[in-house]
Amino acid sequence: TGHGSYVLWFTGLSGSGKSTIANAVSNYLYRQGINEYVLDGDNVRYGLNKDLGFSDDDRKENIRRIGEVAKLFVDSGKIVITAFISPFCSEREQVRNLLKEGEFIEVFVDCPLDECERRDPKQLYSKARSGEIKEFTGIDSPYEAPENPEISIRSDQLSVEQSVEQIISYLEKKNII
Ligand code: GGZ
Repeated sequence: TGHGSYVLWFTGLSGSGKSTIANAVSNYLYRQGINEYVLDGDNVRYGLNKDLGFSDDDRKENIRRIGEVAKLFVDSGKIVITAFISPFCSEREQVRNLLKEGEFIEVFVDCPLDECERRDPKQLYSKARSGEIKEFTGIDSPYEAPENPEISIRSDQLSVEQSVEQIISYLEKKNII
């Protein structure tokens, strides 16, 4: 239907706004008649990846499998939107290398840790601080920010609508919607 297929790969801390912005982009594209699909924790971590937890190795395997699934969607002609922390540069690059040039669009949802922690919508940061949750990203598990993302969104400074506009204008500029 007139668009290419590619992955919009969101990465960022818990509470940065990845899922919210990803779903808002999804809604926008849907209203344009573009048949995209969102992969996120709700449809992947409870199914395909329910055997995985949050150790470094499990996160790497989580991202590897999501990358392979995203590739299948792209091969079938879909636009895919993924919203996972995906904390490691090397695994994100591995997914980029699975795909063809231009098919991997990294969207860094850039929100300072202290703002994510202030929002704490699910009280996970406070549980991580108290030690009730171990290996929590940003507290006692690393997050490696992308060095050259195609799109970088200061989600602490922009509204969801402004964030969506930034992503859509990138896609329009590249002539891929
Ligand atoms: C990070 C955790 C953890 C730990 C549970 N560390 O904000 P949320 O709740 O809704 O999203 C987070 C989600 C992260 O899963 P991902 O598959 O995106 O992570 S990764 O890409 O690193 O594999 C959070 C919840 O799961 N959660 N425990 N220890 N986030």
